[in-house]
Amino acid sequence: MKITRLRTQVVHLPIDPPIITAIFPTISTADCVLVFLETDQGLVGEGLVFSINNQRLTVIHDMIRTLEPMVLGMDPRIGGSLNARAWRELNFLGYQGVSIVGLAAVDNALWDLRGKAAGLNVAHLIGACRPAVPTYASGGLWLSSSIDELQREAEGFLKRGFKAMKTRVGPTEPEKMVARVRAVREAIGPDIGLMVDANQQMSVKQAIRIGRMMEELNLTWFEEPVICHDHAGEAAIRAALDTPLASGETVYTHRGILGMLQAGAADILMPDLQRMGGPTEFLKAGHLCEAYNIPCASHLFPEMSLALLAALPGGHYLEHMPWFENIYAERIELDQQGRAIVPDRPGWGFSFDPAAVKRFAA
Ligand code: SMN
Ligand code: MG
Repeated sequence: MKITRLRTQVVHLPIDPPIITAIFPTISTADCVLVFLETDQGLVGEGLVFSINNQRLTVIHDMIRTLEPMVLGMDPRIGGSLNARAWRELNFLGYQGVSIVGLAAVDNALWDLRGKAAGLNVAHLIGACRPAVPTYASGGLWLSSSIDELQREAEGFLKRGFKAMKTRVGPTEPEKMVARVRAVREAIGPDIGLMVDANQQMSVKQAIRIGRMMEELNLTWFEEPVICHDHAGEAAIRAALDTPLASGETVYTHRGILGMLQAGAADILMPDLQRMGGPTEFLKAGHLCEAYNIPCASHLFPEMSLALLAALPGGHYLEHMPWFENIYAERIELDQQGRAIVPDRPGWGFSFDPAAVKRFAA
């Protein structure tokens, strides 16, 4: 089997109503470049990367287009050669930002193709450790919600079968911030997992103070309290709190994850498939986490990250973010314990719905 073409399609997925986080004043669209790797046997590998609010998506798209020669003529069984070659070719631009996002788009589609060629879900292709992965609802409980709305949204997640959920905190007085988190805890009771994400907007001192105020709320984790490159600051917060500190969504490639592990920056790492540079790098990051005995969660891209977390011995929570689900023909399903079920379908097990692609196309 040979790859004959790398086809791209831009789609704009509305996020309605728009949301507010501490770092982004508003998020109203998730804009994706879909990648289709076509082959001489009719199989097609699918993957995507995205940007919020359509920011610089054209740059990402152009980057991906420059990578087509790397996969043309490639036998997907030799797909591992993409990374080796990319490491040399991307040296000039560097191993962060748009070069790695471009690589991720191609590698995401390549792994889908390898799974489809083998007739196996990517999780089973690697050798899954579990049939389902704990997940938490992340598409809600935003800064834009009032306390009443927070509680109603939280109850809605419980009704849908989630056993964990994440809320955001943002620029307001510490007491008000903590009151919002407490309201969610009261709505869901003591046995449901609750995460809090500060999106990098606190100082180390603020994070320790607010973290201490939240200790009694028994959080599953406190996420990205400070700016993403301050690993020493993260380590200081981690040491000061009993609540586990989670971070890692903003670093690039397994090298970024390695730096965080070496710095002792977090109790839980949550690599982002797009910033890792695709599944090949994501799995390396996951194995490094295992070596350091640190659980590996995921950031965004649930339809693809599910298979990878299922196959990592130290795989932790899958972030269930619904932003991309309207482009797919299938939905993630939860089991009785609120875990995301690994589908039996080959590749990622989630394929782009042609009618939806047409509807959301540029
Ligand atoms: C997040 C990431 C990207 C956009 C909005 C919010 C958040 C998360 O940090 O962890 O989901
Ligand atoms: Mg986050």
